[in-house]
Amino acid sequence: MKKSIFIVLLATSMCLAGCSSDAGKISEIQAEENRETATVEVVEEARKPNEQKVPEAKSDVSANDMPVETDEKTALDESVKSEGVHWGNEDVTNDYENNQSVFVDSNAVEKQESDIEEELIVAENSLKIQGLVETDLSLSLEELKAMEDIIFEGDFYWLNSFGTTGHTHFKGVNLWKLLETRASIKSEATFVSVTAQDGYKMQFTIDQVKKQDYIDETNPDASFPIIVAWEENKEEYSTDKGAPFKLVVGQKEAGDTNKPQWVSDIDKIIVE
Ligand SMILES: Nc1nc2c(c(=O)[nH]1)N[C@H]1C(S)=C(S)[C@@H](COP(=O)(O)O)O[C@H]1N2
Ligand SMILES: [Mo]
Repeated sequence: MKKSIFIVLLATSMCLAGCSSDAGKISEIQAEENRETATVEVVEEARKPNEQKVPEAKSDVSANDMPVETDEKTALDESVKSEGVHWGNEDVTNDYENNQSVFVDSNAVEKQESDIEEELIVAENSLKIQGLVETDLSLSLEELKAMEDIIFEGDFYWLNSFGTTGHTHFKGVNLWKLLETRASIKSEATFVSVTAQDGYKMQFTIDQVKKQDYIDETNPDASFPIIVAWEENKEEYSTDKGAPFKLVVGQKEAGDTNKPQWVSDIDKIIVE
Protein backbone atom coordinates (compact mmCIF):
# COMPACT_ATOMS: atom_id res chain seq x y z
CA MET A 1 0.00 0.00 0.00
CA LYS A 2 2.70 2.42 0.99
CA LYS A 3 4.58 1.64 -2.17
CA SER A 4 1.65 2.80 -4.33
CA ILE A 5 1.45 6.13 -2.55
CA PHE A 6 5.20 6.51 -2.76
CA ILE A 7 5.04 5.95 -6.53
CA VAL A 8 2.26 8.51 -6.92
CA LEU A 9 4.30 11.07 -4.95
CA LEU A 10 7.49 10.21 -6.81
CA ALA A 11 5.73 10.57 -10.17
CA THR A 12 4.34 13.93 -9.07
CA SER A 13 7.70 15.28 -7.92
CA MET A 14 9.44 13.96 -11.03
CA CYS A 15 6.90 15.72 -13.20
CA LEU A 16 7.41 18.97 -11.28
CA ALA A 17 11.19 18.74 -11.52
CA GLY A 18 11.08 17.94 -15.22
CA CYS A 19 8.51 20.56 -16.26
CA SER A 20 9.06 23.48 -13.87
CA SER A 21 11.06 25.44 -16.44
CA ASP A 22 8.02 25.60 -18.70
CA ALA A 23 6.03 28.40 -17.09
CA GLY A 24 3.00 27.86 -19.33
CA LYS A 25 2.54 24.38 -18.01
CA ILE A 26 2.87 25.09 -14.32
CA SER A 27 -0.79 25.76 -13.67
CA GLU A 28 -1.68 22.63 -15.57
CA ILE A 29 0.85 20.67 -13.54
CA GLN A 30 -0.34 22.28 -10.35
CA ALA A 31 -3.89 21.24 -11.20
CA GLU A 32 -2.66 17.73 -11.94
CA GLU A 33 -0.69 17.69 -8.71
CA ASN A 34 -3.73 18.82 -6.76
CA ARG A 35 -5.74 16.05 -8.32
CA GLU A 36 -3.08 13.52 -7.42
CA THR A 37 -2.75 14.87 -3.92
CA ALA A 38 -6.51 14.66 -3.66
CA THR A 39 -6.32 11.05 -4.80
CA VAL A 40 -3.71 10.29 -2.18
CA GLU A 41 -5.90 11.93 0.45
CA VAL A 42 -8.96 9.99 -0.63
CA VAL A 43 -6.94 6.82 -0.53
CA GLU A 44 -5.54 7.73 2.88
CA GLU A 45 -9.06 8.42 4.08
CA ALA A 46 -10.20 5.12 2.70
CA ARG A 47 -7.43 3.34 4.53
CA LYS A 48 -8.02 4.85 7.93
CA PRO A 49 -11.28 3.21 8.91
CA ASN A 50 -10.07 -0.09 7.57
CA GLU A 51 -6.78 0.06 9.35
CA GLN A 52 -8.77 0.63 12.49
CA LYS A 53 -11.13 -2.19 11.65
CA VAL A 54 -8.45 -4.82 11.34
CA PRO A 55 -7.18 -4.58 14.93
CA GLU A 56 -10.82 -4.32 16.06
CA ALA A 57 -11.57 -7.54 14.26
CA LYS A 58 -8.55 -9.14 15.85
CA SER A 59 -9.63 -8.13 19.34
CA ASP A 60 -13.12 -9.50 18.62
CA VAL A 61 -11.58 -12.71 17.48
CA SER A 62 -9.34 -13.06 20.50
CA ALA A 63 -12.29 -12.31 22.76
CA ASN A 64 -14.08 -14.98 20.84
CA ASP A 65 -11.25 -17.36 21.64
CA MET A 66 -12.01 -17.06 25.34
CA PRO A 67 -14.02 -19.93 26.76
CA VAL A 68 -17.34 -18.09 26.81
CA GLU A 69 -20.16 -20.61 26.92
CA THR A 70 -23.02 -18.13 26.88
CA ASP A 71 -25.23 -16.29 24.40
CA GLU A 72 -22.58 -13.62 24.43
CA LYS A 73 -20.44 -15.75 22.16
CA THR A 74 -23.22 -16.07 19.59
CA ALA A 75 -23.84 -12.33 19.72
CA LEU A 76 -20.17 -11.74 19.13
CA ASP A 77 -20.15 -14.18 16.23
CA GLU A 78 -23.13 -12.42 14.68
CA SER A 79 -21.54 -8.98 14.99
CA VAL A 80 -18.37 -10.30 13.42
CA LYS A 81 -20.39 -11.81 10.57
CA SER A 82 -22.49 -8.74 9.93
CA GLU A 83 -19.38 -6.58 9.68
CA GLY A 84 -17.98 -9.02 7.25
CA VAL A 85 -14.90 -9.39 9.38
CA HIS A 86 -13.86 -12.96 9.95
CA TRP A 87 -10.80 -14.85 11.00
CA GLY A 88 -8.52 -14.55 8.01
CA ASN A 89 -7.17 -11.53 6.17
CA GLU A 90 -8.93 -12.55 2.96
CA ASP A 91 -12.30 -11.95 4.59
CA VAL A 92 -11.19 -8.66 6.01
CA THR A 93 -10.40 -7.42 2.50
CA ASN A 94 -13.96 -8.19 1.40
CA ASP A 95 -15.27 -5.69 3.90
CA TYR A 96 -13.78 -2.69 2.18
CA GLU A 97 -13.18 -3.68 -1.37
CA ASN A 98 -14.90 -0.56 -2.66
CA ASN A 99 -12.64 1.82 -0.80
CA GLN A 100 -9.56 -0.24 -1.19
CA SER A 101 -9.91 -1.44 -4.74
CA VAL A 102 -6.58 0.10 -5.76
CA PHE A 103 -4.72 -1.95 -3.21
CA VAL A 104 -6.77 -5.05 -2.57
CA ASP A 105 -7.84 -5.78 -6.12
CA SER A 106 -4.39 -5.36 -7.63
CA ASN A 107 -3.08 -8.02 -5.28
CA ALA A 108 -6.01 -10.30 -5.96
CA VAL A 109 -5.73 -9.86 -9.73
CA GLU A 110 -1.99 -10.47 -9.63
CA LYS A 111 -2.50 -13.65 -7.65
CA GLN A 112 -5.24 -14.84 -9.99
CA GLU A 113 -3.11 -14.12 -13.04
CA SER A 114 -0.16 -16.07 -11.71
CA ASP A 115 -2.47 -18.98 -10.79
CA ILE A 116 -3.95 -19.03 -14.29
CA GLU A 117 -0.49 -18.77 -15.83
CA GLU A 118 0.68 -21.72 -13.76
CA GLU A 119 -2.33 -23.79 -14.78
CA LEU A 120 -1.73 -22.98 -18.45
CA ILE A 121 1.92 -24.00 -18.19
CA VAL A 122 0.90 -27.29 -16.60
CA ALA A 123 -1.70 -27.88 -19.37
CA GLU A 124 0.78 -26.92 -22.13
CA ASN A 125 3.37 -29.30 -20.77
CA SER A 126 1.04 -32.25 -20.37
CA LEU A 127 0.63 -35.10 -22.82
CA LYS A 128 -2.92 -35.02 -24.14
CA ILE A 129 -4.63 -38.10 -25.57
CA GLN A 130 -8.02 -37.65 -27.19
CA GLY A 131 -10.39 -39.09 -29.76
CA LEU A 132 -11.48 -42.71 -29.97
CA VAL A 133 -10.53 -43.60 -26.41
CA GLU A 134 -12.67 -44.43 -23.39
CA THR A 135 -10.61 -42.07 -21.22
CA ASP A 136 -9.25 -38.75 -22.42
CA LEU A 137 -5.89 -38.17 -20.77
CA SER A 138 -3.80 -35.15 -19.87
CA LEU A 139 -0.66 -36.52 -18.29
CA SER A 140 2.10 -34.63 -16.57
CA LEU A 141 5.71 -35.72 -16.85
CA GLU A 142 5.54 -36.99 -13.27
CA GLU A 143 2.47 -39.09 -14.03
CA LEU A 144 4.16 -40.64 -17.06
CA LYS A 145 7.32 -41.40 -15.09
CA ALA A 146 5.20 -43.26 -12.56
CA MET A 147 3.99 -45.72 -15.25
CA GLU A 148 6.87 -48.08 -14.59
CA ASP A 149 5.18 -51.08 -16.21
CA ILE A 150 5.24 -49.44 -19.67
CA ILE A 151 8.56 -47.55 -19.63
CA PHE A 152 10.96 -48.37 -22.46
CA GLU A 153 14.58 -47.27 -22.74
CA GLY A 154 17.00 -47.97 -25.58
CA ASP A 155 19.40 -46.84 -28.29
CA PHE A 156 17.37 -45.93 -31.35
CA TYR A 157 19.11 -45.93 -34.72
CA TRP A 158 18.14 -43.12 -37.01
CA LEU A 159 18.41 -42.42 -40.70
CA ASN A 160 17.22 -39.11 -42.04
CA SER A 161 16.30 -38.03 -45.53
CA PHE A 162 19.79 -36.65 -46.25
CA GLY A 163 21.29 -40.06 -45.52
CA THR A 164 22.94 -39.13 -42.24
CA THR A 165 22.71 -41.73 -39.48
CA GLY A 166 23.36 -42.19 -35.79
CA HIS A 167 22.12 -43.62 -32.51
CA THR A 168 20.29 -41.72 -29.82
CA HIS A 169 19.37 -43.06 -26.40
CA PHE A 170 15.76 -42.42 -25.38
CA LYS A 171 13.63 -43.15 -22.35
CA GLY A 172 9.85 -42.93 -22.36
CA VAL A 173 6.60 -44.86 -22.36
CA ASN A 174 5.46 -47.46 -24.86
CA LEU A 175 2.79 -45.63 -26.92
CA TRP A 176 0.65 -48.67 -27.72
CA LYS A 177 0.60 -49.83 -24.09
CA LEU A 178 -0.26 -46.30 -23.01
CA LEU A 179 -3.24 -46.22 -25.41
CA GLU A 180 -4.32 -49.72 -24.48
CA THR A 181 -3.92 -49.75 -20.70
CA ARG A 182 -4.39 -46.09 -19.70
CA ALA A 183 -6.61 -44.52 -22.39
CA SER A 184 -8.56 -47.70 -23.26
CA ILE A 185 -8.41 -47.18 -27.01
CA LYS A 186 -11.69 -48.08 -28.76
CA SER A 187 -11.80 -51.10 -31.07
CA GLU A 188 -13.01 -49.03 -34.05
CA ALA A 189 -9.86 -46.83 -34.03
CA THR A 190 -7.87 -46.90 -37.26
CA PHE A 191 -5.26 -44.11 -37.01
CA VAL A 192 -3.18 -42.30 -34.43
CA SER A 193 -2.17 -38.72 -35.23
CA VAL A 194 0.62 -37.08 -33.29
CA THR A 195 0.69 -33.29 -33.55
CA ALA A 196 3.39 -30.94 -32.35
CA GLN A 197 3.14 -27.42 -31.00
CA ASP A 198 4.76 -26.08 -34.18
CA GLY A 199 2.12 -27.82 -36.34
CA TYR A 200 4.26 -30.78 -37.34
CA LYS A 201 2.10 -33.87 -37.61
CA MET A 202 2.62 -37.59 -38.21
CA GLN A 203 -0.13 -40.10 -38.73
CA PHE A 204 0.27 -43.83 -38.05
CA THR A 205 -2.08 -46.72 -38.63
CA ILE A 206 -3.14 -48.70 -35.58
CA ASP A 207 -1.06 -51.62 -36.82
CA GLN A 208 2.01 -49.35 -36.98
CA VAL A 209 1.40 -48.23 -33.40
CA LYS A 210 0.78 -51.81 -32.22
CA LYS A 211 4.04 -53.01 -33.77
CA GLN A 212 6.56 -53.81 -31.02
CA ASP A 213 9.50 -54.87 -33.22
CA TYR A 214 10.84 -51.85 -35.11
CA ILE A 215 14.45 -52.50 -36.05
CA ASP A 216 17.93 -50.98 -36.08
CA GLU A 217 19.44 -51.98 -39.43
CA THR A 218 22.90 -52.02 -37.85
CA ASN A 219 21.97 -54.22 -34.88
CA PRO A 220 20.00 -57.45 -35.49
CA ASP A 221 19.39 -57.95 -31.76
CA ALA A 222 17.57 -54.66 -31.27
CA SER A 223 13.78 -54.37 -31.23
CA PHE A 224 11.70 -51.32 -30.38
CA PRO A 225 8.16 -50.15 -29.81
CA ILE A 226 7.11 -46.58 -30.67
CA ILE A 227 7.68 -44.51 -27.56
CA VAL A 228 6.85 -41.11 -26.16
CA ALA A 229 10.22 -40.05 -24.76
CA TRP A 230 10.93 -37.44 -22.08
CA GLU A 231 14.64 -38.14 -21.87
CA GLU A 232 17.26 -38.01 -24.67
CA ASN A 233 20.83 -39.15 -24.09
CA LYS A 234 20.10 -39.23 -20.33
CA GLU A 235 18.87 -35.64 -20.28
CA GLU A 236 15.27 -34.59 -19.77
CA TYR A 237 13.75 -32.13 -22.22
CA SER A 238 13.42 -28.59 -20.98
CA THR A 239 9.86 -27.44 -20.34
CA ASP A 240 10.78 -23.85 -21.30
CA LYS A 241 10.03 -24.23 -24.99
CA GLY A 242 7.00 -26.49 -24.85
CA ALA A 243 5.84 -29.97 -23.98
CA PRO A 244 8.83 -32.06 -22.96
CA PHE A 245 7.95 -35.10 -25.08
CA LYS A 246 9.19 -36.59 -28.35
CA LEU A 247 7.66 -39.40 -30.35
CA VAL A 248 10.40 -41.81 -31.39
CA VAL A 249 10.11 -44.62 -33.95
CA GLY A 250 12.62 -47.23 -35.07
CA GLN A 251 12.93 -48.55 -38.64
CA LYS A 252 10.33 -50.78 -40.29
CA GLU A 253 13.04 -52.28 -42.49
CA ALA A 254 16.62 -51.56 -43.57
CA GLY A 255 16.83 -48.24 -45.40
CA ASP A 256 13.69 -46.86 -43.72
CA THR A 257 14.21 -43.11 -43.18
CA ASN A 258 12.72 -43.13 -39.69
CA LYS A 259 13.99 -39.84 -38.29
CA PRO A 260 11.47 -37.55 -40.01
CA GLN A 261 8.72 -39.63 -38.37
CA TRP A 262 9.80 -38.45 -34.95
CA VAL A 263 7.67 -35.65 -33.49
CA SER A 264 9.27 -33.13 -31.14
CA ASP A 265 7.30 -31.05 -28.60
CA ILE A 266 4.18 -33.20 -28.80
CA ASP A 267 0.97 -31.26 -28.36
CA LYS A 268 -1.66 -33.99 -28.70
CA ILE A 269 -2.14 -37.59 -29.62
CA ILE A 270 -5.46 -38.03 -31.38
CA VAL A 271 -6.95 -41.45 -31.99
CA GLU A 272 -9.12 -41.54 -35.11
N1 LIG B 1 7.70 -30.77 -33.99
C1 LIG B 1 8.54 -31.14 -34.97
N2 LIG B 1 9.02 -32.36 -34.99
C2 LIG B 1 9.86 -32.76 -35.96
C3 LIG B 1 10.25 -31.87 -36.99
C4 LIG B 1 9.72 -30.56 -36.95
O1 LIG B 1 9.99 -29.71 -37.80
N3 LIG B 1 8.88 -30.23 -35.92
N4 LIG B 1 11.13 -32.29 -37.98
C5 LIG B 1 11.29 -33.74 -38.21
C6 LIG B 1 12.46 -34.06 -38.97
S1 LIG B 1 12.40 -33.70 -40.63
C7 LIG B 1 13.56 -34.68 -38.43
S2 LIG B 1 14.86 -35.19 -39.36
C8 LIG B 1 13.62 -34.94 -36.95
C9 LIG B 1 14.84 -34.38 -36.33
O2 LIG B 1 14.91 -34.89 -35.07
P1 LIG B 1 15.75 -34.20 -33.93
O3 LIG B 1 15.10 -32.88 -33.66
O4 LIG B 1 15.66 -35.12 -32.77
O5 LIG B 1 17.13 -34.07 -34.45
O6 LIG B 1 12.52 -34.39 -36.26
C10 LIG B 1 11.29 -34.53 -36.89
N5 LIG B 1 10.31 -34.04 -35.97
MO1 LIG C 1 14.54 -33.97 -41.29
